[in-house]
Formats: sequence, structure tokens, C-alpha cells
Amino acid sequence: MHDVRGAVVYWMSRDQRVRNNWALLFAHRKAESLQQPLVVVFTLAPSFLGAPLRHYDFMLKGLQEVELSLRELNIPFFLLQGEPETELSGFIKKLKAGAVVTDFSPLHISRTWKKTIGKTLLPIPLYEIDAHNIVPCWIASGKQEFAARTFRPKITSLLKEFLTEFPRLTPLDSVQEIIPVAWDKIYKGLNADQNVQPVEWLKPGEKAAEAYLDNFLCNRLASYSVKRNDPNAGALSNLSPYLHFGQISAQSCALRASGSNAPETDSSAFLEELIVRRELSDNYCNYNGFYDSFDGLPAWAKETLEQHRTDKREYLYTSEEFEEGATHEKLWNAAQLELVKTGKIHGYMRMYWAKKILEWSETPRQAFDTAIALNDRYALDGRDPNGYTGVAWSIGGLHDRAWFERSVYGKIRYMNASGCARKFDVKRYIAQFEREELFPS
Ligand code: FAD
Ligand code: FO1
Repeated sequence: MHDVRGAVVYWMSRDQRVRNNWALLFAHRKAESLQQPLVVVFTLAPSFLGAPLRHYDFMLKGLQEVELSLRELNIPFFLLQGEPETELSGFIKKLKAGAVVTDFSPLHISRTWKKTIGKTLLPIPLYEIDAHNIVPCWIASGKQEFAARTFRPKITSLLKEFLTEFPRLTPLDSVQEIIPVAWDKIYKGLNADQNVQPVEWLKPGEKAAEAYLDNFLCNRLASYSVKRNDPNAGALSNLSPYLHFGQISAQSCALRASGSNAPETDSSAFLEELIVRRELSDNYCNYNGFYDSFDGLPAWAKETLEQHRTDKREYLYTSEEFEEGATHEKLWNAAQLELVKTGKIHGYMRMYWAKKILEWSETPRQAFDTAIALNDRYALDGRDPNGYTGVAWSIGGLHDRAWFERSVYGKIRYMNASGCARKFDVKRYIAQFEREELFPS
């Protein structure tokens, strides 16, 4: 690959931040070595996997902060509205760019964009940098991993090399004309579904993400291993929306957590989730083209679910009834209402939530599609490899083993309300998310 003379462009997509961003650092270094200007561009797709206003609002507020942080570094930021394939190639040509850098994502939508754009850009090179994972996805493993236990040794052995501090980004000396983004025009051009309103409890953007991380490390990491399965304990980091939109670097979270003075049991429990589980999700989506479909599930799971497909379902609900949180089980309804209201379900409840959709749906395939649809519509951290993998784990035994066989589930791990009641105060959890508040009759 040879660079062509001209500006270096960082096409920002998954990692929407200025600090601790390997793709931006690489583009910056390339611009310096080629003595060329550097610009950052974001292509705002008209609709992104059906994301409603809740997600666009969180993302755009974060991007407004990106624009201001880049301005302090003398780096112009552009936001193009429309189909990325067409908008970006026109922009690159007009700018007479010499090289384009983008960040890595295993999702279909991003890969399609890059394939198309990579071709139209030739001979201008398109570099892809994994700024999301600590160990780049394709280095951690060259194939779909069977379970966390097969993935953990591979990724742990590479942390010495990759879990490092970030170099600082210095302002570029080349002063360029900086044209502010017309944000009001952008908002007017949005056609996102207004029925899913922005959440109030979580402030978007890099600064808020850093503050949230500090708060977690100082006040909650030290009880993480004991309390993380209790949805009443407020023990989780709540970092997933920031991590999903790339408003904070997982690598910087891991460095801060391992450097904290929390007990080793707590920091290692947190790092297991943040590093092993999270990067295992990218591994699944990167190497399994059916990650967002029932077809991607392990053969043993599809077989056992098929064997029990005609078992009598004691309760049956449509996706609308699930969406309304209108099942017979108050605990499940509370989890659904937590999702609708706050844009997030507590990690422990999420497993139970998905497994009950399996138990109360016509077919396992329908259950899979319902869980993905509800998760992507309401969860701020949705449309993410963690979501596809989380649903596949819950409903399709991905990265899990076979369990004692039972009706409907077959050998898929079972969970129920009495199991939850043994772990935490379910009445207290239900009381937080009563139906009336959300769907006043
Ligand atoms: P913490 O417990 O504080 O964990 C910190 C970070 O570690 C998380 O932000 C996440 O990046 C990572 N992590 C934690 N648990 C997991 C896990 N099980 N798998 C992968 N990474 C993990 N996570 C999403 O980011 N988006 C989703 O759409 C999503 N959907 C899920 C659906 C189901 C059915 C299940 C069972 C899990 C899902 N998860 C999803 C994984 C997990 O529940 C969330 O990442 C976690 O609850 C986010 O809250 P937190 O940041 O407060 O978690
Ligand atoms: N990334 C983009 O590059 N352009 C978009 O318009 C865009 C919209 C969007 C909406 C909701 C959401 O959850 C994510 C969105 N993303 C968008 C970012 C997205 O997270 C990543 O680019 C992909 O998920 C690939 O991982």
C-alpha cells in the first residue's frame, strides 16, 4: 500500500472520542510523517439498524464534544449526513486526501461500508485500526472461539504487549480553516423514531464518561465481585453506553481498574467482563457471519431447541406483549420496564429476561429475533456485539455448556424467578419499575 500525497482523513465511526483512540493516534502520526494536514470526519447514516432518537441524541451530544476537543488540537471535524458510501467518497475526492484511516467494527453494516468505500478510494489506502479492543480482534484469535475458557489464555498472554498507556495527542501546527458543524441542521435532518425518548440519568460524552469511571472506581469497584448480581445494589459501572459509542476507551478503563487500590477479587472480576467477555463478543461477531441470527448458534443448541420446539408452552406472548411488559410474571415485566425506561437492564436480569422470552415464545427462532429487536430498540448499549452475543448465550447456549434437559429449553441453561429471589430482593426491584408509571392506562 502506498500513501498518495494529500491530507490524512480519520473516518471516525465506532470509537467516537479524542482521548486514548488508537485510530486517531495512527492518523495523527501519519499526517505528521507525511507533513500533511489531518481532518476527522463522521458519516451520519439516515438510519442505523433502526436506532431511535434515544441513541442518536446520546451519540450526537458526544460528537459535539468531539468537535470541540479536536478544535483545541487544531484538527477540523466534519459531519456528513447521508449514506456513508456516497457521502464519504465525494468528501475524500474534494479534499484530495492521500490516506484514510478508520476504526474497526465486526458488524455487517460497518464491513459493508468499508468494502464499498475501500474500492472506490483506490489507489488511496484505507487503514483499519482496532481502537475498541485492547488486543486487536484478529490478533487475539484467528477463529471463532468455543468459550471464554478457550479465549481467556490467548488474550491474557497478549495483555503484556497491548495493555499499555496511550501516547498524548499533541496539537498539529498546520493551522487550517475550521468550519463549525451546523448541528441544528443535522438535528432537523434526523428521521429517528421519537417514540424512544433520550434518557435523563446518563449524561453523554467523553467528559461524563471519565467522571462516571472515576465514580465507579472510587465508590463501587470494591464491592463489584460480591454485589454485581444484585440489581438493587447499584454495583455495576454503567459504562456500557459509553463503551458502545466509543466515548471511553476500554483500554483506559482496564488500566485504571488494574491500577486502583480495590481488592484483587473485585478488579479481576471487573476485568474478566471488560476484557475477556467483551472481546469474546467481538470475536463471535467477527468470525460468525450469522451473529445476529438464530442460524449462528452452536449446532448442539439448535438441535436441542429443535427437539423441544413442539413442547407445550405454558405461556405464549407476542413481541408486542413482551414490549409492553404485559406478561404474567411481575419480575419479567419489571426488567422490560427497566429497559424501556432507563435504556439498560441490569446484567443479571438481562440473562433471565432473554431466557423467559425463549420460554414464552412460539419458537426459539422467534424468541431470538424478539430479544434482539427489543434490546436494539431500547438499550442505549444495544446494536453492539455484546448484545448479539448476550442473546445468543441466553437463548442459544453460545459460549455455554449443555445443562440438565428440560421442556422447551432442552439443554439450554435454565433461569427462573425463584432463582432470582435466592440472589436478591425481587420485591424491591419490581417496586422500582411499576407498569403504571410507563404505560398510564
Ligand atoms: P459492568 O458489569 O460494569 O461491566 C463493565 C463492562 O464489561 C460492560 O460495559 C461491558 O462492556 C463488559 N461486559 C460486562 N458483562 C458482559 C457480558 N456478559 N458480555 C460482554 N461484555 C460484558 N452488553 C452491551 O454492551 N450491549 C448490549 O446490548 C448487551 N445486551 C445483552 C443482552 C443479554 C441477553 C445479555 C445476557 C447480556 C447483554 N450484554 C450487553 C452484556 C452485559 O449484560 C452488559 O455489557 C452489562 O450489563 C453492561 O452494564 P455495565 O457496563 O454496568 O456492566
Ligand atoms: N456509526 C456511524 O459511523 N454512523 C452512524 O450514523 C451511526 C449511527 C448509530 C446509531 C446508533 C448506534 O447505537 C450506533 C451508531 N453508530 C454509527 C456507531 C456504531 O456503534 C458503530 O459504528 C457500529 O456499531 C459498528 O460497531
